[in-house]
This record gives sequence, C-alpha cells and structure tokens, in this order.
Amino acid sequence: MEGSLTARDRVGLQDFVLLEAYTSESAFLENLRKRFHENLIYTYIGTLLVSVNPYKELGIYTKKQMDIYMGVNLFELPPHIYALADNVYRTMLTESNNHFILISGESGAGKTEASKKILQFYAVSCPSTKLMDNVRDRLLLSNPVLEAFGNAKTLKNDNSSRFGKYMDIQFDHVGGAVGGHILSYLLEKSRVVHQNHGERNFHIFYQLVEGGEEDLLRWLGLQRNCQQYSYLVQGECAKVSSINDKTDWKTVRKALTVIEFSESNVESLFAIIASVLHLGNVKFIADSRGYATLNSSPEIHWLSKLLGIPTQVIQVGLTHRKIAARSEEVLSPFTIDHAVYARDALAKAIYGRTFTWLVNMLNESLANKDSSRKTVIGLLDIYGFEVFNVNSFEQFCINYCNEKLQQLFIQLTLKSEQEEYEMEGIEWEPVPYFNNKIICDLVEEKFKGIIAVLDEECLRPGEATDMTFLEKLEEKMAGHPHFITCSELSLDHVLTIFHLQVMRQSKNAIVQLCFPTTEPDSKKRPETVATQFKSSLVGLTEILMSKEPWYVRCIKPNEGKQPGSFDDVLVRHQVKYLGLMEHLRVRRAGFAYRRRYQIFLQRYKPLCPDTWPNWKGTAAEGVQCLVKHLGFKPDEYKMGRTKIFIRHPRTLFATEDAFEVCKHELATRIQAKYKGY
Ligand code: AD9
Ligand code: MG
Repeated sequence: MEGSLTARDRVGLQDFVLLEAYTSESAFLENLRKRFHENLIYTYIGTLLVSVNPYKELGIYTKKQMDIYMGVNLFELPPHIYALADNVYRTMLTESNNHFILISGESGAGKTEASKKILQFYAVSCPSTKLMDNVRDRLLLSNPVLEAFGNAKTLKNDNSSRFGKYMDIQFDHVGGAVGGHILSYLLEKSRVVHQNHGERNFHIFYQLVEGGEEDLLRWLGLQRNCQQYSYLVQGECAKVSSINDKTDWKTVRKALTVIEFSESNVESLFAIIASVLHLGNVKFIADSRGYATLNSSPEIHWLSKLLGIPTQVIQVGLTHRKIAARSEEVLSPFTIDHAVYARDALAKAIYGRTFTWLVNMLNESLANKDSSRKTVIGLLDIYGFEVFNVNSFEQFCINYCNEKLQQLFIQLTLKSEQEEYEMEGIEWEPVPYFNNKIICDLVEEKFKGIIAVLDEECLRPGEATDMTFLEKLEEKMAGHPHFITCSELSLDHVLTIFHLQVMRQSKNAIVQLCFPTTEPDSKKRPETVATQFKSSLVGLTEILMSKEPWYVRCIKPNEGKQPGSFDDVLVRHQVKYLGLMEHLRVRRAGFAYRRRYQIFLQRYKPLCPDTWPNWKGTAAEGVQCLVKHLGFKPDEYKMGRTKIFIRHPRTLFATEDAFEVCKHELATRIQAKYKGY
C-alpha cells in the first residue's frame, strides 16, 4: 500500500542474506542506512555481525537486555552483540571446543567498545562462584588499565587503541569464567615522544598529572599542569572534551588495587611514568665544539631519584655514546641532534618495556592455576586500519596487520563454507573474490617483500639511507600492481629506518638496561621491529586457526564522530574493503539459509498437521515431511546430513510468513476460547 510502510520496510532486513538484490551494493547500503537511522546498529550476514558505530548511547546494553539475549537462538531476536556472544558461548559449551571472535574495522569503528560489551556480557551471564567473581572483576578491570597505558586520542578516535590485543577468556566445563590471558602486539611507542597536531600521548600521562594525589605528585616532582611537559603538548590538545582524566585516574588506581598490584609496584610504575615526563623536558645546549651538554639539572635530579641511577651516570649517558675499541670502551660525545634522538629513544624504550611488564603482571593476576580442562573464547581487538596525511612506520605495521587479518577472514570464510558443503554432502561452486594475499606478499614475502628489503638495509648502518631504501624498493617491486613508485611519494612520507638502527646501536647505559640486545661482537643478527612484528602475526594466525571463528565487522558512519550522520561514500568504501559483499555472495552462492533439522522442525512444525504437535520420527524425516507439505520445489532446497539448506530467502520468507499467520490464528483461537469463560 502506498504511503504506509510495513515494519520490514522501515527497519530494513535484520539479515543481509535475505536481501533479494544481494549483489547490489546500493541495496546493501540502503538496508544499513535505514537501520542506522532507526538506531538499529546491528545487522547479520548469516552468523557474521555487522555493527555501525552510533556515536551515542543507545540504552541497549542494560542488564535487562543481557537477560533477554541469554540462551536464545541467534535469529530469534533482533541482531545484537549479546546474541553473538551468547551463541559463541553456548556453542563452546555444547561442542567443548575453542572459539575466537575477530573484531575488525577501521579506526573509530567501534572494535574496542564491541570487545568490552562481549566481556561484560560474559561477566554477567556466566555462572559464578566467589573465586570466579574475583576472576571476572580482574578480567573487566584489566581493560581500563590497558586502555590507560595503551590508548590515546588520535584524529580518528578519542580513545584509539595503539596496540593490538588478543585476550583469551577461559571457561571451566560448566561455563564459569575461570581465567584469562592477554597477548599484546606492537605498541605505538613513538607516541611517547611525538604526537601529531590534534593528538595526545597515552592517556595515563594526563591522568597522572590531572588526577594524581598531591602527595604523589610532590613525590614524583610533577606539577599539576600538562603544559609544563614537552611530551604532552606536541599535539596541542592536552584537554579533550570527551575525556575526564581525573575520573579515569581514579578508575585506574582502583583497578590496579583489585588486580593486586602491590603498593611498591604501583609506586615504581608511576615513578617510571613521571621519569618519562622529566626526560622529555631534558634540554641540551652546544658546547664550544658543538657537542651536546645538559641544561636541565632539575630534571636530572628527578630522573636520578625516580630511576635510582646516579646523576653522573645519567648525565654521561644522555650526552655520549660508548664505542668499543679493542679491549676498551671509549665515550664519544653526541651532537645536539643525536642527544635529542637518544633521549627520545630512551623514553620510548622505558615506556615500551613498562607496557610489556604491565601485560605480564595482568596475566599473572588472571592466570588460572588449576590444570583441569578449559575451553576458551578469544577476543581479538586490534588497532584499526588508518591513513593520515603523513604515515610512518606505525601505520605501515597497523595496516599490514589489518591486511593479514583480512587474509585470515577470506581463508576461513571460504574454507569453512567449502567444508560445510562437503561435510553435508552438497556440491559447491566457488565464488570469485579479491584475494588480498598479493598485498600481504608484497609486505612479507621472503627475500623480496618490503620487510625483507628493510631488513637488508638495516644491516648496512652508515651506508643505508631513506633514499637507498626507496631505490631498492623500486628496483624489487617494479611492476607490482599494488606498489606506488617513489616518484609519487615525497621524502617526508618515507618510513624512517634509522629509528631502528640507532635504538640498537645506542650504548647509553639506561638504554642498555631497557634493550638487552646481543653483544656487539655476537654473530647473531638482531631482528628488526618489522620482522619481529611479522613473526608475532604468524604466531597469532596459528592461535586463531586452531579455533572456531566468529566475526564482528565494525563500520564507521562518518569522519566527524557525529551521531545520526551516515556518510554513504565512507560506508560504501568500508563495505568494499571489509569484503562484506563477497562474504554475502559466498553465503548466498549455494544456499542462503541452513538450519539444523531439529531447530527447523521445532520452529515450523505447527505448519503441518503431520508434524504438529509431536513428530515421532527423526528430525530429518520430520523436515522432509514438513517441506513436502509446504510445497518446496526440489531445486529450492537440499537435505544435508544434519541440516536443511534453502537456496532462496524468499522460500524462507514464505515459510516465515506462513508461520506468522499460523501463530496469529492460534492466538485468536486461544483468545476466542477464553472469551467464553
Ligand atoms: V581504534 O582502531 O582502536 O582507533 P575502535 O576500537 O574501532 O578504534 P572504539 O571502539 O574505540 O573504536 O570506538 C570509538 C568511539 O565510538 C567510542 O569511544 C565511543 O564513543 C563510540 N562508540 C563505539 N561503539 C559504540 C557503541 N556501540 N555505542 C555507543 C560507541 N558508542
Ligand atoms: Mg580500539
């Protein structure tokens, strides 16, 4: 009827698999947009959950909502992150196997929020004992701690994850959360010493300065004024309206107590954070020969006090490097540039090491010592794909990581689909898709990938420059369809490879403490950060491949962090590179819908007098009888070993509609019956 919209028209489809024009990107976008404007941010593609960041509180994460979604079949209620979490959990319990939820999407799309919602759901919905309550608190509170030290305001997101996080939640055989383990990936350490305009350093620095107790600040030699600290003001935005550093400080302090950090650990931790701030204020002036000398006695005093290192050692360490000459070590003075460089390298090293230590401490606190068999649900929340005006080594790593996970997604979705058809004895026709393996290879291929070239250049200290690196890349990558040649880049945009070298070469006493690398005369090649990262991603892929995958694909609706605004071009772009259309096509290629016989029969048996109310035979026979009665044509469905496969959504729609009518008739009949009383 014209003018009146049915509910389905207004709120769109809750599963893209039901979309008639499933190959049309516009139809896909329209459905997403419609739902977004109705505050329906979740939509399925089969069991994959698409989530659009609403940039406002929707009131859909209450305890009541959690209760509604507990123990309910995925498709019986409107899509929700809780529905997915609950399904993963129940599948894990019934099948006694391990699972992981891969949460992806670009920076600011809502990955970290999604992972927190999942964790909160488990914290509330799992059975509990006193011991488990303890674990639950720690699991929940590990988040604010990690976020304080590993997240920061960027241009894309006020709470941007600057490290990758994979967290296993361990469950016992009755489904109680009994432990956890966190793996962290490549923290963006450069942020400690430099922030682009409009960005901040890691939250913890501002929390300490803004929220730290008077006594503590006095003991640390800090003033309550972020403007005083060079490392906090590079981006000129120490204050952010969406962030309350004072309250966040309190949360972090409380969390550290619950996680059972000892007072002395907490003191040492903040002594380190404060020393990084003091270090950032260390200034150098040139002596008569142009070498760096210190012009910062208060800072050196505090550094010495807080790190427990004699001032003399710090002074020499900050202005010289040690050179091994035969049996002796000779001190060679830094120029000002080198001194600044070494100072920043030290700050990054201290912070990076401390972050690793923090993750280890959290893991100790979350560890489950009991050796009984456990199953796990892993949550993967990494830094999202990001492109800034100027992109450095960090963006290279972050985006490479995203490509790797996309590769995994492609492999697993196609693989599992193929396996399912095979297992169920149903023929399968592959669907063409863009395989981003070519991009991953460009980065990581042995001997000729970008990382290999970078490693090679790092082995030629003194000779290699940004320019020689670029030339080599050009030579090796020439003709690669996804490589942009050097002429299209300006030098500013080139990865700075010397960072890596100088860190490793520094003989500064404190850097040595933080970087216990191989001895200078050792034959062993030090691994570059890029190679280490590549290996850690290989490790992560192995962890994930051994588990059952589930996916949450997060979409950012606009660049302005605005509620209610849906930027078609931006969303279309994400739908493309997240491979959502391809995924949908794969889901639809053979059979759009599949249901276990029991579930299908249970739902639709009122539609057939032979199966209603009780079917005596096997579920498969019941379903056969049911679909015959419903008039399914032979090419519309296939009977697998354990499931019925339905080719077109319209068939399922018709069945669903018939089911609605039937329910309505039943209700009317019951009402009529009771009217008589
Ligand atoms: V990054 O790659 O770490 O830079 P994320 O993790 O994808 O990014 P995040 O989860 O931090 O993004 O979300 C960004 C902001 O969007 C949050 O701080 C919230 O203000 C907002 N957001 C995200 N998801 C939701 C939601 N489900 N409901 C309300 C949300 N607000
Ligand atoms: Mg995040």
